[in-house]
Amino acid sequence: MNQRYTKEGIEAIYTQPFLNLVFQAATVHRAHHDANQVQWSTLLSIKTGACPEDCGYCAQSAHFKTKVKKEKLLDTEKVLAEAKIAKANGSTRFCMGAAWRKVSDADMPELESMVQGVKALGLETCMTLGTLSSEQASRFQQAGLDYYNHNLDTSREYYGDIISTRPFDERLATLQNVRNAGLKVCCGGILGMGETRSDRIALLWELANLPTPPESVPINSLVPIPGTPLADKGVEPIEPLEFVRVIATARILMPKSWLRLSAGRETMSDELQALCFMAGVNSIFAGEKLLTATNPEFQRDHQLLDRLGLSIASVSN
Ligand code: SAM
Ligand code: DTB
Ligand code: SF4
Repeated sequence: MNQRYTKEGIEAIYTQPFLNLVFQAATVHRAHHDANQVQWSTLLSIKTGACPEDCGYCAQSAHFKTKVKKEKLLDTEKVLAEAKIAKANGSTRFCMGAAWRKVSDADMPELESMVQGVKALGLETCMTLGTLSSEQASRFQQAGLDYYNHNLDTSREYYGDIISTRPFDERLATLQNVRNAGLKVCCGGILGMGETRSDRIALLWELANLPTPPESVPINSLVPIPGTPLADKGVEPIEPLEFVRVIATARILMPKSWLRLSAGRETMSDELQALCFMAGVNSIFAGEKLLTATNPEFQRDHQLLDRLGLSIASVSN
Protein backbone atom coordinates (compact mmCIF):
# COMPACT_ATOMS: atom_id res chain seq x y z
CA MET A 1 0.00 0.00 0.00
CA ASN A 2 1.30 3.44 -0.91
CA GLN A 3 0.89 5.06 2.49
CA ARG A 4 -0.11 8.69 2.83
CA TYR A 5 0.00 8.33 6.63
CA THR A 6 1.68 5.91 9.03
CA LYS A 7 -0.06 4.55 12.11
CA GLU A 8 2.60 6.24 14.26
CA GLY A 9 1.96 9.59 12.59
CA ILE A 10 -1.79 9.21 13.13
CA GLU A 11 -1.24 8.22 16.74
CA ALA A 12 0.82 11.39 17.29
CA ILE A 13 -2.05 13.53 15.97
CA TYR A 14 -4.70 11.57 17.88
CA THR A 15 -2.99 11.57 21.28
CA GLN A 16 -1.82 15.20 21.42
CA PRO A 17 -3.38 17.36 24.15
CA PHE A 18 -7.12 17.51 23.49
CA LEU A 19 -7.39 21.26 22.96
CA ASN A 20 -4.44 21.30 20.56
CA LEU A 21 -6.09 18.48 18.60
CA VAL A 22 -9.44 20.25 18.34
CA PHE A 23 -7.72 23.53 17.45
CA GLN A 24 -5.71 21.84 14.69
CA ALA A 25 -8.81 20.11 13.32
CA ALA A 26 -10.85 23.33 13.44
CA THR A 27 -8.06 25.17 11.59
CA VAL A 28 -7.94 22.50 8.85
CA HIS A 29 -11.74 22.54 8.68
CA ARG A 30 -11.84 26.31 8.17
CA ALA A 31 -9.19 26.16 5.44
CA HIS A 32 -11.35 23.83 3.32
CA HIS A 33 -14.98 24.41 4.27
CA ASP A 34 -17.50 26.96 5.47
CA ALA A 35 -17.41 25.97 9.14
CA ASN A 36 -20.85 27.46 9.82
CA GLN A 37 -22.71 25.28 7.35
CA VAL A 38 -23.90 21.72 7.88
CA GLN A 39 -25.04 19.50 5.03
CA TRP A 40 -28.14 17.35 5.61
CA SER A 41 -28.58 13.86 4.19
CA THR A 42 -31.66 11.67 4.62
CA LEU A 43 -31.71 7.88 4.74
CA LEU A 44 -34.36 5.50 3.50
CA SER A 45 -34.34 1.74 3.90
CA ILE A 46 -35.49 0.49 0.49
CA LYS A 47 -35.30 -3.19 1.48
CA THR A 48 -35.47 -4.05 5.15
CA GLY A 49 -34.40 -7.01 7.27
CA ALA A 50 -33.68 -10.69 6.57
CA CYS A 51 -30.07 -9.89 5.65
CA PRO A 52 -27.84 -12.96 5.24
CA GLU A 53 -24.86 -11.13 6.79
CA ASP A 54 -24.04 -11.36 10.49
CA CYS A 55 -22.78 -7.85 11.33
CA GLY A 56 -22.89 -7.95 15.15
CA TYR A 57 -24.41 -4.46 15.50
CA CYS A 58 -27.19 -4.73 12.96
CA ALA A 59 -30.94 -4.73 13.49
CA GLN A 60 -31.45 -6.21 10.03
CA SER A 61 -29.38 -9.38 10.16
CA ALA A 62 -31.35 -12.62 9.79
CA HIS A 63 -28.92 -14.15 12.31
CA PHE A 64 -30.40 -12.21 15.24
CA LYS A 65 -33.87 -11.79 16.67
CA THR A 66 -34.70 -8.07 16.67
CA LYS A 67 -37.93 -6.09 16.38
CA VAL A 68 -37.34 -5.12 12.75
CA LYS A 69 -40.11 -6.15 10.35
CA LYS A 70 -38.81 -7.37 7.03
CA GLU A 71 -39.96 -5.62 3.86
CA LYS A 72 -39.28 -6.40 0.23
CA LEU A 73 -37.75 -3.88 -2.19
CA LEU A 74 -39.85 -0.71 -2.31
CA ASP A 75 -41.04 0.51 -5.68
CA THR A 76 -39.64 3.66 -7.23
CA GLU A 77 -42.85 5.61 -6.69
CA LYS A 78 -42.71 5.13 -2.91
CA VAL A 79 -38.99 6.02 -2.84
CA LEU A 80 -39.61 9.23 -4.80
CA ALA A 81 -42.41 10.25 -2.43
CA GLU A 82 -39.96 9.95 0.50
CA ALA A 83 -37.22 11.77 -1.41
CA LYS A 84 -39.56 14.73 -2.05
CA ILE A 85 -40.28 14.97 1.68
CA ALA A 86 -36.56 14.82 2.48
CA LYS A 87 -35.87 17.64 0.02
CA ALA A 88 -38.68 19.77 1.44
CA ASN A 89 -37.16 19.26 4.90
CA GLY A 90 -33.75 20.60 3.84
CA SER A 91 -31.75 17.55 2.74
CA THR A 92 -29.52 17.81 -0.30
CA ARG A 93 -28.56 14.13 -0.41
CA PHE A 94 -30.83 11.08 -0.35
CA CYS A 95 -29.27 7.79 0.72
CA MET A 96 -31.02 4.51 -0.09
CA GLY A 97 -29.99 1.42 1.86
CA ALA A 98 -30.78 -2.26 1.38
CA ALA A 99 -30.21 -5.22 3.70
CA TRP A 100 -28.46 -7.37 1.14
CA ARG A 101 -25.18 -9.23 0.94
CA LYS A 102 -24.83 -8.10 -2.67
CA VAL A 103 -26.86 -6.54 -5.44
CA SER A 104 -28.72 -8.94 -7.68
CA ASP A 105 -28.71 -8.06 -11.39
CA ALA A 106 -32.45 -8.72 -11.50
CA ASP A 107 -33.01 -5.71 -9.21
CA MET A 108 -30.81 -3.34 -11.21
CA PRO A 109 -33.56 -1.83 -13.44
CA GLU A 110 -35.68 -0.82 -10.40
CA LEU A 111 -32.60 0.52 -8.58
CA GLU A 112 -31.52 2.50 -11.65
CA SER A 113 -34.97 4.03 -11.94
CA MET A 114 -34.78 5.07 -8.27
CA VAL A 115 -31.44 6.80 -8.88
CA GLN A 116 -32.73 8.55 -12.00
CA GLY A 117 -35.89 9.68 -10.24
CA VAL A 118 -34.17 10.98 -7.10
CA LYS A 119 -31.55 12.76 -9.20
CA ALA A 120 -34.30 14.39 -11.28
CA LEU A 121 -35.68 15.92 -8.07
CA GLY A 122 -32.40 17.84 -7.76
CA LEU A 123 -31.02 15.76 -4.92
CA GLU A 124 -27.63 14.10 -4.70
CA THR A 125 -28.00 10.33 -4.77
CA CYS A 126 -26.33 7.72 -2.59
CA MET A 127 -26.87 3.98 -2.37
CA THR A 128 -25.64 1.42 0.15
CA LEU A 129 -26.53 -2.08 -0.98
CA GLY A 130 -23.61 -4.30 0.05
CA THR A 131 -21.05 -5.82 -2.29
CA LEU A 132 -21.07 -4.28 -5.78
CA SER A 133 -19.43 -5.58 -8.97
CA SER A 134 -17.58 -3.25 -11.32
CA GLU A 135 -20.31 -3.70 -13.98
CA GLN A 136 -23.03 -2.75 -11.50
CA ALA A 137 -20.99 0.25 -10.34
CA SER A 138 -20.71 1.46 -13.96
CA ARG A 139 -24.44 1.02 -14.52
CA PHE A 140 -25.13 3.13 -11.43
CA GLN A 141 -22.72 5.79 -12.66
CA GLN A 142 -24.61 5.89 -15.96
CA ALA A 143 -27.90 6.19 -14.09
CA GLY A 144 -26.65 9.30 -12.26
CA LEU A 145 -25.58 7.90 -8.89
CA ASP A 146 -23.29 10.34 -7.06
CA TYR A 147 -22.08 8.32 -4.03
CA TYR A 148 -21.88 4.68 -2.99
CA ASN A 149 -21.64 3.99 0.75
CA HIS A 150 -19.76 0.96 1.96
CA ASN A 151 -18.12 1.14 5.37
CA LEU A 152 -15.01 -0.57 6.64
CA ASP A 153 -16.69 -0.36 10.07
CA THR A 154 -13.58 -1.01 12.21
CA SER A 155 -9.92 -1.99 12.05
CA ARG A 156 -8.88 -5.01 10.00
CA GLU A 157 -7.71 -6.60 13.29
CA TYR A 158 -11.04 -6.21 15.14
CA TYR A 159 -13.28 -6.77 12.12
CA GLY A 160 -13.45 -10.56 12.53
CA ASP A 161 -14.95 -10.13 16.01
CA ILE A 162 -17.86 -8.19 14.50
CA ILE A 163 -18.57 -9.76 11.09
CA SER A 164 -17.78 -13.27 9.85
CA THR A 165 -19.77 -13.47 6.62
CA ARG A 166 -18.12 -10.71 4.55
CA PRO A 167 -14.32 -10.54 4.47
CA PHE A 168 -12.62 -7.17 5.02
CA ASP A 169 -10.90 -7.50 1.62
CA GLU A 170 -14.27 -7.91 -0.10
CA ARG A 171 -15.14 -4.47 1.28
CA LEU A 172 -11.95 -3.01 -0.16
CA ALA A 173 -12.72 -4.64 -3.53
CA THR A 174 -16.20 -3.06 -3.61
CA LEU A 175 -14.70 0.33 -2.77
CA GLN A 176 -12.25 -0.10 -5.65
CA ASN A 177 -15.08 -1.04 -8.06
CA VAL A 178 -16.99 2.07 -6.98
CA ARG A 179 -13.93 4.29 -7.42
CA ASN A 180 -13.03 2.81 -10.83
CA ALA A 181 -16.53 3.50 -12.11
CA GLY A 182 -16.11 7.20 -11.32
CA LEU A 183 -18.55 7.25 -8.42
CA LYS A 184 -17.79 9.14 -5.23
CA VAL A 185 -16.96 6.98 -2.23
CA CYS A 186 -18.73 7.25 1.12
CA CYS A 187 -16.84 5.13 3.64
CA GLY A 188 -16.48 5.24 7.41
CA GLY A 189 -17.08 3.15 10.48
CA ILE A 190 -18.65 2.63 13.87
CA LEU A 191 -17.23 3.56 17.27
CA GLY A 192 -18.25 2.09 20.59
CA MET A 193 -18.21 -1.58 19.56
CA GLY A 194 -15.67 -2.50 22.24
CA GLU A 195 -12.70 -1.61 20.01
CA THR A 196 -9.44 -0.26 21.43
CA ARG A 197 -7.80 3.07 20.67
CA SER A 198 -5.38 1.27 18.35
CA ASP A 199 -8.35 -0.17 16.44
CA ARG A 200 -9.68 3.38 16.02
CA ILE A 201 -6.31 4.56 14.79
CA ALA A 202 -6.10 1.56 12.43
CA LEU A 203 -9.55 2.35 10.99
CA LEU A 204 -8.53 5.96 10.36
CA TRP A 205 -5.29 4.69 8.78
CA GLU A 206 -7.25 2.44 6.37
CA LEU A 207 -9.66 5.22 5.41
CA ALA A 208 -7.05 7.95 4.96
CA ASN A 209 -4.74 5.65 2.96
CA LEU A 210 -7.34 4.50 0.42
CA PRO A 211 -5.86 5.23 -3.05
CA THR A 212 -8.13 8.30 -3.11
CA PRO A 213 -9.59 9.38 0.24
CA PRO A 214 -13.37 8.94 0.50
CA GLU A 215 -15.28 12.09 -0.44
CA SER A 216 -17.68 11.32 2.40
CA VAL A 217 -16.80 9.81 5.78
CA PRO A 218 -19.65 8.71 8.07
CA ILE A 219 -18.68 8.21 11.70
CA ASN A 220 -21.33 6.21 13.53
CA SER A 221 -21.62 5.71 17.27
CA LEU A 222 -23.05 2.28 17.99
CA VAL A 223 -26.82 2.31 18.43
CA PRO A 224 -27.33 -0.73 20.64
CA ILE A 225 -30.17 -2.79 19.16
CA PRO A 226 -31.68 -5.35 21.56
CA GLY A 227 -31.21 -8.85 20.18
CA THR A 228 -27.86 -8.11 18.48
CA PRO A 229 -24.67 -9.58 19.95
CA LEU A 230 -23.08 -6.17 20.59
CA ALA A 231 -26.09 -4.83 22.47
CA ASP A 232 -26.62 -8.05 24.38
CA LYS A 233 -22.95 -8.25 25.35
CA GLY A 234 -23.34 -4.75 26.80
CA VAL A 235 -20.17 -3.19 25.35
CA GLU A 236 -19.11 0.06 27.04
CA PRO A 237 -20.21 3.10 25.05
CA ILE A 238 -17.32 5.17 23.74
CA GLU A 239 -16.25 7.98 26.07
CA PRO A 240 -17.43 11.28 24.51
CA LEU A 241 -14.05 13.05 24.43
CA GLU A 242 -12.49 9.96 22.83
CA PHE A 243 -15.23 10.16 20.19
CA VAL A 244 -14.25 13.78 19.51
CA ARG A 245 -10.61 12.72 19.14
CA VAL A 246 -11.62 10.37 16.31
CA ILE A 247 -13.65 13.10 14.59
CA ALA A 248 -10.83 15.65 14.89
CA THR A 249 -8.20 13.20 13.63
CA ALA A 250 -10.43 12.23 10.68
CA ARG A 251 -10.79 15.92 9.77
CA ILE A 252 -7.02 16.46 9.86
CA LEU A 253 -6.28 13.32 7.80
CA MET A 254 -9.06 13.87 5.24
CA PRO A 255 -9.31 17.67 5.04
CA LYS A 256 -11.60 17.91 2.02
CA SER A 257 -14.10 15.17 2.83
CA TRP A 258 -17.63 15.55 4.07
CA LEU A 259 -17.36 14.31 7.64
CA ARG A 260 -20.73 13.05 8.82
CA LEU A 261 -21.84 12.61 12.41
CA SER A 262 -24.03 9.61 11.60
CA ALA A 263 -25.85 7.04 13.74
CA GLY A 264 -26.02 7.62 17.49
CA ARG A 265 -26.79 11.35 17.66
CA GLU A 266 -30.05 10.77 19.48
CA THR A 267 -28.27 9.92 22.71
CA MET A 268 -25.55 12.57 22.31
CA SER A 269 -25.83 15.84 24.20
CA ASP A 270 -26.08 19.09 22.27
CA GLU A 271 -22.71 20.05 23.79
CA LEU A 272 -21.01 16.91 22.43
CA GLN A 273 -22.47 17.54 18.99
CA ALA A 274 -21.28 21.16 19.15
CA LEU A 275 -17.77 19.94 19.94
CA CYS A 276 -17.98 17.55 16.98
CA PHE A 277 -18.91 20.48 14.69
CA MET A 278 -15.96 22.43 16.11
CA ALA A 279 -13.70 19.43 15.42
CA GLY A 280 -14.70 19.22 11.77
CA VAL A 281 -18.10 17.59 11.32
CA ASN A 282 -19.95 19.26 8.45
CA SER A 283 -22.75 16.81 7.70
CA ILE A 284 -25.46 14.94 9.59
CA PHE A 285 -28.32 12.57 8.88
CA ALA A 286 -31.51 14.54 9.31
CA GLY A 287 -34.95 12.98 9.61
CA GLU A 288 -36.57 11.13 12.43
CA LYS A 289 -35.43 7.72 11.23
CA LEU A 290 -32.07 6.36 10.11
CA LEU A 291 -32.60 3.00 8.36
CA THR A 292 -34.50 1.27 11.15
CA ALA A 293 -33.36 3.17 14.27
CA THR A 294 -34.59 6.55 15.45
CA ASN A 295 -32.71 9.83 14.97
CA PRO A 296 -33.27 13.22 16.66
CA GLU A 297 -36.53 14.99 15.85
CA PHE A 298 -36.34 17.81 13.31
CA GLN A 299 -37.25 20.34 15.96
CA ARG A 300 -34.25 19.38 18.09
CA ASP A 301 -31.86 19.61 15.12
CA HIS A 302 -33.27 22.97 14.02
CA GLN A 303 -32.92 24.30 17.55
CA LEU A 304 -29.37 22.97 17.84
CA LEU A 305 -28.30 24.61 14.57
CA ASP A 306 -30.04 27.87 15.55
CA ARG A 307 -28.36 27.96 18.95
CA LEU A 308 -24.97 27.43 17.30
CA GLY A 309 -25.61 29.92 14.49
CA LEU A 310 -25.13 27.15 11.92
CA SER A 311 -27.09 26.95 8.70
CA ILE A 312 -28.08 24.03 6.51
CA ALA A 313 -25.87 23.88 3.41
CA SER A 314 -28.04 24.45 0.35
CA VAL A 315 -25.76 22.68 -2.12
CA SER A 316 -23.30 20.08 -1.06
CA ASN A 317 -20.72 20.18 -3.84
N1 SAM B 1 -26.32 -3.60 4.01
C1 SAM B 1 -25.47 -2.59 3.54
C2 SAM B 1 -24.08 -2.68 4.10
O1 SAM B 1 -23.89 -3.27 5.13
O2 SAM B 1 -23.17 -2.14 3.45
C3 SAM B 1 -26.00 -1.19 3.75
C4 SAM B 1 -26.66 -0.78 5.03
S1 SAM B 1 -25.68 -0.89 6.52
C5 SAM B 1 -26.97 -0.75 7.67
C6 SAM B 1 -24.71 0.57 6.53
C7 SAM B 1 -23.84 0.88 7.72
O3 SAM B 1 -24.63 1.37 8.79
C8 SAM B 1 -23.04 -0.22 8.35
O4 SAM B 1 -21.88 -0.52 7.63
C9 SAM B 1 -22.71 0.36 9.71
O5 SAM B 1 -21.51 1.11 9.64
C10 SAM B 1 -23.89 1.28 9.98
N2 SAM B 1 -24.75 0.72 11.05
C11 SAM B 1 -25.64 -0.28 10.92
N3 SAM B 1 -26.24 -0.56 12.10
C12 SAM B 1 -25.71 0.30 13.01
C13 SAM B 1 -25.90 0.49 14.41
N4 SAM B 1 -26.74 -0.26 15.11
N5 SAM B 1 -25.20 1.46 15.03
C14 SAM B 1 -24.32 2.22 14.32
N6 SAM B 1 -24.09 2.07 13.00
C15 SAM B 1 -24.76 1.12 12.35
C1 DTB C 1 -23.68 4.95 7.67
O1 DTB C 1 -22.46 4.95 7.90
N1 DTB C 1 -24.62 5.06 8.60
C2 DTB C 1 -25.94 4.97 8.02
C3 DTB C 1 -25.62 4.90 6.50
N2 DTB C 1 -24.20 4.84 6.47
C4 DTB C 1 -26.24 3.87 5.67
C5 DTB C 1 -26.77 3.88 8.56
C6 DTB C 1 -26.94 3.94 10.07
C7 DTB C 1 -27.81 2.83 10.48
C8 DTB C 1 -28.17 2.90 11.92
C9 DTB C 1 -28.96 1.75 12.41
C10 DTB C 1 -30.31 1.55 11.82
O2 DTB C 1 -31.01 2.52 11.42
O3 DTB C 1 -30.72 0.40 11.75
FE1 SF4 D 1 -26.83 -6.74 6.36
FE2 SF4 D 1 -25.73 -4.32 6.08
FE3 SF4 D 1 -26.90 -5.07 8.40
FE4 SF4 D 1 -24.58 -6.15 7.69
S1 SF4 D 1 -24.95 -3.97 8.14
S2 SF4 D 1 -26.39 -7.27 8.50
S3 SF4 D 1 -24.82 -6.28 5.47
S4 SF4 D 1 -27.91 -4.78 6.45
